[in-house]
Amino acid sequence: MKIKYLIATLFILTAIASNTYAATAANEADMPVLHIQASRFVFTPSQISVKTGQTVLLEIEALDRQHGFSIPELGVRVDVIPGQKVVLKITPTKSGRLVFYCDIFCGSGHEQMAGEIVVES
Ligand SMILES: [Cu+2]
Repeated sequence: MKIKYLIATLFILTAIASNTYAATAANEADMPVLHIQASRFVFTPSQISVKTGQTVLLEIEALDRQHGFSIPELGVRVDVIPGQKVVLKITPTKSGRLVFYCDIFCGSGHEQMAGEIVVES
């Protein structure tokens, strides 16, 4: 008798866990994905717009060599390696402009490799 309850409990817990997982996955699927390409010495696009409080996924890819992608005001950065798309999830909470830039030296012109995120209220 006890084993039946145990199995039933496990079954219910598994169902709850997989529902939670499905909800999380669906959430991510609903998030806007913004694609950014990095190449010497530009990000394309160099300006993107998001809404305050909205979570977006930045999908960044390098076309030529390794670059970095850094948004100092949000405290996030990633290495961007050719052939490996990297996804950065951000949720800007204040309206304004956030600068992003390459933080891995990629040649002469590296210093200009930057862009901005316009956070609209
Ligand atoms: Cu660079």
